[in-house]
Amino acid sequence: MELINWDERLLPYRQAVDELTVKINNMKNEYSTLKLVPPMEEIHGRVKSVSSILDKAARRNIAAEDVFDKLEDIAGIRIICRFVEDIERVANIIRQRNGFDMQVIQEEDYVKNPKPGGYRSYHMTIIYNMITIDGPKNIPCEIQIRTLAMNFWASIEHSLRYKYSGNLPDELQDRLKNCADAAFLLDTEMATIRDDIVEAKMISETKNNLVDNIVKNLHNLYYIAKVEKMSAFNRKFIEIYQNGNLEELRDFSQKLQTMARLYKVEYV
Ligand code: 0O2
Repeated sequence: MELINWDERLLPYRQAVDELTVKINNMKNEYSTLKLVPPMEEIHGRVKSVSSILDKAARRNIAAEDVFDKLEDIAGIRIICRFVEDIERVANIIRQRNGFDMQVIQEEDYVKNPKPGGYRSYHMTIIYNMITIDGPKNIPCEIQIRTLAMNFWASIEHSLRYKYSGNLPDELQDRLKNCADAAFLLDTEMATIRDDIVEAKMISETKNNLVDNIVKNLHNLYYIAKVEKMSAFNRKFIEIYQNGNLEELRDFSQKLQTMARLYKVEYV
């Protein structure tokens, strides 16, 4: 049997993980730049360690030299979301890339159909197309999408499974199952608060935009159009900002906008 050069064989998997991590982070940044709430909260990537590859090969009765053909999660990306409904949004974003830089070859929904132990997560197996110095390479990669609560549970369960070499005592399994249910209840409760969070964020963004608009128009009217009475308007703005409501701020912004339009220094 030939010695496996692990460093060399794992190199394209490292490259795939690095590239995918950057691409998914860029998608997250796109949302933020467009002032939208990104569905992904955290993005992690890892290449399975050699011992983890060999453990899995032994569990699945796969010869060590066949792992690169038979294991599809040597490269792995984990995307953590805040809310359960974001999982499907992220899965859709990945599906949109199908046929471009990747092919989605399998999907497993352990969110709707949790494993008997309580594990919840959405798995997508993809073939990632990339270019190396030796030419194009197609690297399989498992993308796991789950909420913060699901991830918390899975990481605890994973380390306990490791501690007990996969043979968790029945009592511990029952308790972990209860914890998985509690974590899912937390996710469900959080989903109801989501609407409040989004609404609060919209109010604060509207207020920020109005203030930006007012400040720019005040500036343009005073410094460019040289309208002297602007200091009175400025006092009025501070008064409304401190004591008024959003509607008053909106009215004031519209008045100022009309005035700036007349003087042809309107801020758009
Ligand atoms: P590690 O250390 O995370 O790499 P798949 O068909 O591969 O999408 P399937 O059939 O469940 O999914 O395969 P597998 O090989 O059992 O699980 C793939 C990965 O999913 C695991 O990798 C875990 O990361 C995660 N996973 C699956 N089931 C469980 C579970 O019950 N508990 C936890 N904590 N994680 C799970 P590895 O190789 O086990 O580990």
